[in-house]
Amino acid sequence: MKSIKFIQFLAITALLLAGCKEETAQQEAGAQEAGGLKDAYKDAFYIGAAINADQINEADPKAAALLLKEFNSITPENHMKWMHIQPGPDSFDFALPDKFVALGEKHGMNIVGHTLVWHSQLAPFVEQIKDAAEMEAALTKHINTIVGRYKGRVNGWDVVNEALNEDGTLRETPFLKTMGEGYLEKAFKLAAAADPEAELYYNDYNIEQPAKRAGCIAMIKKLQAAGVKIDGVGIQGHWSIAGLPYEDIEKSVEEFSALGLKVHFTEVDITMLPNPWDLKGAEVNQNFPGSPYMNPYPDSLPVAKQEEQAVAYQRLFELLLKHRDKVERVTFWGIGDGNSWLNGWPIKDRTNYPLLFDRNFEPKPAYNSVMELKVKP
Ligand code: 9MR
Repeated sequence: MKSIKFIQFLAITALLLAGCKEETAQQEAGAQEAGGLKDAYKDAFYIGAAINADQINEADPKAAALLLKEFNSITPENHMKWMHIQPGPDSFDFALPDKFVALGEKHGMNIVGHTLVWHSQLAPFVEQIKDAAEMEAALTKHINTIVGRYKGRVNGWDVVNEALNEDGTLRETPFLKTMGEGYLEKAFKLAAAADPEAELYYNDYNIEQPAKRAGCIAMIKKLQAAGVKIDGVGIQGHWSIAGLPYEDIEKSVEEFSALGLKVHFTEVDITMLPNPWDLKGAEVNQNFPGSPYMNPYPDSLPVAKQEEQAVAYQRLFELLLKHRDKVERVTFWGIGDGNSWLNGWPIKDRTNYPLLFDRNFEPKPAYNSVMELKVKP
């Protein structure tokens, strides 16, 4: 009788302890559920998003809440580009950029300025400049005004964007044509003088690919030898489900980091649509006619494809976590699939699914697979 009571006592105690443990596990899971990607990855790198005008204006409450829950770094998708922020020699439009910076400050986010010197989306008046001194004056006014305005408020600037061809040589931009390659040094030096505290980056697509990477490294070494302050390199990361270049990504992280730079993944997305021309990167001027064959998932992405994407994102983040000491930030080029530029490139009006959140800003299997690496289910 006595021993039965003792056994009962032990059993009840065991049950209670098990219950407590389960409760603790549930509490822990609850705490983890409360956090987003940014919290899960806080010991590794920033998790960022490019945001559009609606998101800067907090027009959609669901997107606004998601931004704050999941991301701790923001980049303006379009509104700091030259044609928008300085459409004429003496006209600047700071309405959205001011709101963008204020939003980031209000929520204590890392704020990235994108982008000071880019051949694309240039204001027409800059395209017409034919002479070195005039171009240098335009560059000086542009950088001094913009970087100066946000001095101490923007954490880092994409100073020069997409200056390289695929073979690693310098692209024939209006800047190169007028000023020669000295425009690169000039741009970085102007930015450093306008805000000595801000980090300065070179940003490009396909620079994980061997030839372009070699050109990029040579260019950065030249800049460093000329005494230019450059803090980071931005690998854009516009990739395709047809195959992510994992090995080249890893080599790039190692090689760029060996230059003393932090590595940022600045515009990550994975296109799920056919790309018969095997176009890589993000040459925005490329556009081709559409057809139903080219837009195979107009209503939803099949489950098998969702899974394929989840595996690709997980493998990518595994790699980035392995190099967390070298990787500073991973920014997605948009919040939800509906916002992505890849619905319009390189064919207009397609339905693409490149990001971690769907068109209703709900997490996709790809989100869970990235989260799982840090928060075990
Ligand atoms: O996502 C951007 C899209 O809305 C614009 O129409 C396009 C041209 O300004 O730029 C897109 O963003 C580009 C980024 O600024 C630089 N790297 C390539 C990105 C995708 O084209």
